[in-house]
Amino acid sequence: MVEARKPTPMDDFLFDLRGYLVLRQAVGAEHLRRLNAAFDEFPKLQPGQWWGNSQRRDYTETTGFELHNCVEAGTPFEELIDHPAWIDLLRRYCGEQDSYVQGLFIDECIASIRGPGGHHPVHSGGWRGAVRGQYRFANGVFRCGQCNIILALTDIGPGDGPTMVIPGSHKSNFPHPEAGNYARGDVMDTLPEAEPVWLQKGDAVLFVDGLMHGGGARTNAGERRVIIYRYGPMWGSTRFGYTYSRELLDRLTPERRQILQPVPPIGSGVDY
Ligand SMILES: O=C(O)CCC(=O)C(=O)O
Repeated sequence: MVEARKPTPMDDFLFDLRGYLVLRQAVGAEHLRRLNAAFDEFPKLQPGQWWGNSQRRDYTETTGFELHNCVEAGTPFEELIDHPAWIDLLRRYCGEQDSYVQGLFIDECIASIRGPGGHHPVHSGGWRGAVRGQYRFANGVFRCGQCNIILALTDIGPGDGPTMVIPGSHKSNFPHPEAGNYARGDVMDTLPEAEPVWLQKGDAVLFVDGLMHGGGARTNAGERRVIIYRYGPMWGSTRFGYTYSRELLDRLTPERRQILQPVPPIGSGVDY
C-alpha cells in the first residue's frame, strides 16, 4: 500500500494563492499504460450513447469525446478514486475536515479525448461563483466546494490543448472584463492573464472549480487524453444524475465505496 502524499505548507500556500497545484508524476507508468489501453478500447460512441453505465456526453460541441461516469469503465479507473497522489489533498481542501460531515464524494468523472480543433471555453471564477465550486478558507480550515483533478494521459505542451487557468481568479470580486466572448466560445488561449498548465503524462493538476479555467485550442495532430475527477463534500450529489451500478459498489474497497456512495440510501425497514 503506497503512503498517501500529505499536504505541505507550500501546497496550502500555493493552492490559496493561485487556486491550483500541479502534481508531478502523480500516476506511475504501469497504471498509465492500463488507462491508455482502456481508452484504446472505448467504442465509437455517438453523443448521448451509453456504454454499460458510462455515457458519452460532450460538454460542448468543441470539447470532443467525453465519457461520463468513466469510473464504471474498469479497474484502472477505480484505482483513481482514492489515489495516494491526491486523496489527502482533496480531503483537506474540500472534505469538510473536522466537521460532522467530514468526507469526500466524486460528483463527476470523465474520460476525455480531444483532437485538432477542440477546446473548452473559459468558465467559473470567484465573481458570482456558485457555492458548489467556491473557494473558502476560514477559521483555520479549508471549506471549498468542488475541487478537480485533471490527469494527463498524454504529454500536453504547446498546441496540445492545455488546461488553462487564470491564477488567483478563484477569489475575484470583479468579472474579467474580456471574458464574455470567450465564455461564449472563443478559444481561451488569447484571454488576457490566462496561462497554460503544461503537463507530462502522469502529471495532474488539482484546482478549485471556482478558478477561471478551460481548455486551450488543440492545434496539433493526434489526441489529448485526460481524465477528470471532480471531488466535493460528502453531502454533494452528481451534477447530471449518474448513479453507480450495484456491481461496481459491491466490488470496491470500503474506502472507495465510501467516496462514491458516502450516504447509502435508506428507507423503511433499513437499520441505521
Ligand atoms: O479540458 C480542459 O483542459 C479543461 C476542462 C474544464 O474546463 C473542466 O473540466 O471544467
